[in-house]
Amino acid sequence: MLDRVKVNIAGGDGGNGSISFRREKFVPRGGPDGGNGGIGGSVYAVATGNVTTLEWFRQRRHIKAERGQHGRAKNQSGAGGKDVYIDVPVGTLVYDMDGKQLGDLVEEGEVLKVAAGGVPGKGNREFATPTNRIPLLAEHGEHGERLDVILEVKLIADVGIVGKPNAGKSTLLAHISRAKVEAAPYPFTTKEPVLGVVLVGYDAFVAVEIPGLLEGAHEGVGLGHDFLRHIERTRVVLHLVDGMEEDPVEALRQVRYEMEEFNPDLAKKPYYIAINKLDIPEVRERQLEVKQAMQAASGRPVTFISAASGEGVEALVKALYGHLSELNQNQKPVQRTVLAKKERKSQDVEVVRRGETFMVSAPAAERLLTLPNFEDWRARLQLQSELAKMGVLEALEGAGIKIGDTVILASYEFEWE
Ligand SMILES: Nc1nc2c(ncn2[C@@H]2O[C@H](COP(=O)(O)OP(=O)(O)OP(=O)(O)O)[C@@H](O)[C@H]2O)c(=O)[nH]1
Ligand SMILES: [Mg+2]
Repeated sequence: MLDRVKVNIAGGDGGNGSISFRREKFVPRGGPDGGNGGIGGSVYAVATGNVTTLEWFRQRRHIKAERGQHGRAKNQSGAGGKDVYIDVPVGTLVYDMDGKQLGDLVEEGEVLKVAAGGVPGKGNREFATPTNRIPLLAEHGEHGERLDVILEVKLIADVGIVGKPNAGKSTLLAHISRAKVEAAPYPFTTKEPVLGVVLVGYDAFVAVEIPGLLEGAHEGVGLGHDFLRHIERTRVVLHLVDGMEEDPVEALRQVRYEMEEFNPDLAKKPYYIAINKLDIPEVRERQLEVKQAMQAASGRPVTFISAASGEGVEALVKALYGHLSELNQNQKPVQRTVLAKKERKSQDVEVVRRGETFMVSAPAAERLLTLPNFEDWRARLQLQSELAKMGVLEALEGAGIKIGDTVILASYEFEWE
């Protein structure tokens, strides 16, 4: 099962602005009519209850939104690129590669913008001013945001049902909810966590079955202990123990040990113990003995149930529900970030000097584009005036540029004059 994955996400690039002039009779160049580019599509993650894993990403490690179309003559703006919405399980955390959390999708339908589409480039029409009626500049669209992210699922549930394989976890979940589960008389029937909504009167809580745990799970025995991550956000743990276990107390100890090895905080969560398969005569016979031993060992509430017949199950559900209601009254809502948007720094100007050559790095200025014949002195003047507005000239002067030095800006190279 895939519940942690690295994905490369890219917003679509913005479309380029167009450089164009109206065709008018007897006028070599009419007014500027180059349209703007279209905005690039963005990539969003959407929390949905329809999936509980990131299996979908197994074959898709690169996700890219569509680019914006370029602007065209006659003031035609380019169309925006289509956004991409990717479905992730409720409870998905999004991190960047530095481990910074970008978002935490804890509710159905919550949306996180993971990579923004690029800002479109302006067409030359927008560069027209009363003193510059023949604008020879337009802008490239900005690149869409590109980043690697880690998606990690920590399912959101109130009660985590844990136990050794075959304890009857699925049978219980099927009894108390409408979850589609498979229960079978062999271990590891359940291979990924299963969520079920448990109705209690007009209220409800969510339970999750964690695949069976074996001793040594933290060392990779059985299905591995990775699933334990999914208990991190549950509020109560229900230990289900097979009443047919030779030593039920030891069975519980093993599972709790694995939890503690995974994350000591898990062992601090409040927990209930239910001994299952009470319908089997051998289990009923030693009910009292097992109950006393369990209570002595754990100091926690112990109930006996039969997930198969339903005996004792209602009382167990009520006890769990009562516990959750109490927690609800005393607990503040969980803090979470849904949208942590990164700041764009398109205003930054950086000049690096290498002898007589000055390399300018300025996202906004690099986007300026002009006609192929940049030699046109008017175009160069216009470019310089735009660079002045962006603070690039000032930065060059600050860096000590002299007449005759070379300036390199994106694909342009020109002499300082
Ligand atoms: N007699 C009896 N059998 C039960 C009861 N609960 C579960 N079983 C049986 O025990 C076996 C395992 O049940 P599951 O519900 O699949 O157990 P599980 O804990 O989900 O197992 P894994 O998902 O494989 O870890 C099945 O054959 C069930 O029919 C019960 O209360 N009484
Ligand atoms: Mg199961």
